[in-house]
Amino acid sequence: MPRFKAPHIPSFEITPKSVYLRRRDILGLAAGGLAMAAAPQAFAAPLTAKPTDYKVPDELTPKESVTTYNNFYEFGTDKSDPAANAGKFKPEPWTVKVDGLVGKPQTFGLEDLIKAIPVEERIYRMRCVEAWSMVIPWDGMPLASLLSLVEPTSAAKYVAFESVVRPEEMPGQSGSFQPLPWPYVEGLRLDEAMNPLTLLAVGLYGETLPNQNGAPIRLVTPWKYGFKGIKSIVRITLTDKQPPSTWNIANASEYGFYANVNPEVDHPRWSQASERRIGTGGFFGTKRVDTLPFNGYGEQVASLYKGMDLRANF
Ligand SMILES: Nc1nc2c(c(=O)[nH]1)N[C@H]1C(S)=C(S)[C@@H](COP(=O)(O)O)O[C@H]1N2
Ligand SMILES: [Mo]
Repeated sequence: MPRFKAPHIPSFEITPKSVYLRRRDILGLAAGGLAMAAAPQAFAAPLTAKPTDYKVPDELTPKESVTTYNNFYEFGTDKSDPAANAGKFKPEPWTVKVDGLVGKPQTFGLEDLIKAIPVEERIYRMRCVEAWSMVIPWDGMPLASLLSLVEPTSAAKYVAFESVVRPEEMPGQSGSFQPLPWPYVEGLRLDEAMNPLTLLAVGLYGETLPNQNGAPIRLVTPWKYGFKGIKSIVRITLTDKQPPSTWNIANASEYGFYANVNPEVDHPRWSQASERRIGTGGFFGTKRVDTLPFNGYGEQVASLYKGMDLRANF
């Protein structure tokens, strides 16, 4: 049973027609086997911005690449490890605890969350700090919608996120070599968290999120490096202090808190001026494209950083 229904934004508004037709094929195939219980829901208006903000003209990364070339160190450090090792992971049932500086702390069952907030499709670029990138059709809900349900207090300035810890299901948490400290943690400033682009994804390509992509719910901040997109979230805490973030803990000189995509600020060990667009030019192709400031989302987010030195706050 899929955890969400069809995207609420009409796909034809935000997706090239060929892709839309292909998506219909995918959904049709799935429906043939599963006998969809629910009738298609009426399309609702997008929650926070025009549908045109939610697509990019770039070619989609094939689903095969999106689901087999991953970073999810809980399942191992090679790109192929998450797809190979995440089969044991059980993303159902699932709860997300939302607490801290909020008026109405709450633990949401994932099913209830999906009922409370319409799931939308968002086609976003994703730029890993390692200088590869993809274009992914996510299905998810604006983080702002979830936060409004718990009513952050005026003291709340940041949002902290925490991934699940399950050594019995996650070989990267149980082996003799522990690549990172667990749990994986991340954070955003509250205004970044409230930005309409910030998404909690529960699916991709119109289907329930695969385990290797962060099932059943993960963060997507398309103007930031991929490591901000924390997977398999179990807790979201509103705070008045800048939260710790895993890659910053692991290596503060190479990975900052903000991690905004910036072609002008190189990683100490490689250039960030361009990126390998995975899945273009054949299977795992490596077409190189220029990296854009804020990954091309400057119009929506640059104002968040007005007056800040983006070299110091990398
Ligand atoms: N919990 C957790 N979240 C994580 C990671 C991880 O290792 N553990 N890797 C991050 C990195 S570096 C990237 S680039 C993206 C990759 O997401 P994808 O595999 O869905 O493309 O997930 C991010 N979220
Ligand atoms: Mo990454």
